[in-house]
Amino acid sequence: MDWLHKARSVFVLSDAAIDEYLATLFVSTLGHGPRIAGELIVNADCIADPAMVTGLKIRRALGLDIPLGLSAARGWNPFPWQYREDCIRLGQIDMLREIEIPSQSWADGDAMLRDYLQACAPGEALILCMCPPTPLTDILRAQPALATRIGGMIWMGGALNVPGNLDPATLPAAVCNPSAEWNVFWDPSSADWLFRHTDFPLLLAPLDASDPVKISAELLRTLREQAANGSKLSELAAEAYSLVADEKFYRLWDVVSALPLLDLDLFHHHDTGLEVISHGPAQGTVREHPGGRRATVLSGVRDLPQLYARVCRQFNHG
Ligand SMILES: [Ca+2]
Repeated sequence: MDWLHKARSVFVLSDAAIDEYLATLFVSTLGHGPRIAGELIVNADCIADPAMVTGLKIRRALGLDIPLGLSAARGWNPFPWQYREDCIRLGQIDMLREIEIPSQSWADGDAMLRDYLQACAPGEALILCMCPPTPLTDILRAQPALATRIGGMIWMGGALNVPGNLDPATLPAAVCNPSAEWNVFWDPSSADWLFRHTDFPLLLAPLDASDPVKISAELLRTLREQAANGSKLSELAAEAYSLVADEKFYRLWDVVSALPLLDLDLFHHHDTGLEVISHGPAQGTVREHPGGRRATVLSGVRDLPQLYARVCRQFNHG
């Protein structure tokens, strides 16, 4: 797993759920970690325009200079609208409400990702994907040689030995299978292509790793204390997580996927083969398969209090 710690830069793929904005900010606090070369937003678990506005507001509020673009990637199974509006609510928290972002044409996120891969030497690029991988697979399908630039990829996706996260309250029963995870289900054929046609190191952060990492009362209390002591990042994190703290299914899925950049040993992990079910009633499922795509999988949290402590320490910035 040398590649996790050798990378000098990382490109972030996000679909602008609340925890994803925070995961990007978490990566920005890793002093000796990779510099964020850019971030693109996919119009998946969000609504594209307000998602971009909220991303730019956060950059303005915290004085961050991280390039942000919008991907044109299209999916197959759309996210429920009630999830997608979280990016609007986030843009209206106290810290962000007054910030004006002028109407504009958004930077081309797909071109940013392609340019990043082209500018990297072989094995130099690091991808942190907290959403469906479609923007990346669209580029690699068109220019397969660019895969050689990728030294490793972390992907928040799948549910191996725990239930998936399609909620029957938000989907027709006929499509709502119990083992799919949304970042796979949105575009199962993209995930399948990634597994069949690439062989760079892959670290999968499935629901198995994030299920225990809830928005706990203790997490919110610590963030609020840090905010009261002057940390703007903690203030933003506390306000943002408070918006979804009552949603029983909400987890720090994306901060969990970013945490290995700080310390992989916060997790139990093992190497295995993986496959994607891309068609039929179980589509969107990732499962272990001995002959499948090689990956390292985060299978659980070793020490939950320690994990929360490390997250809070990183958020105790600026
Ligand atoms: Ca996501």
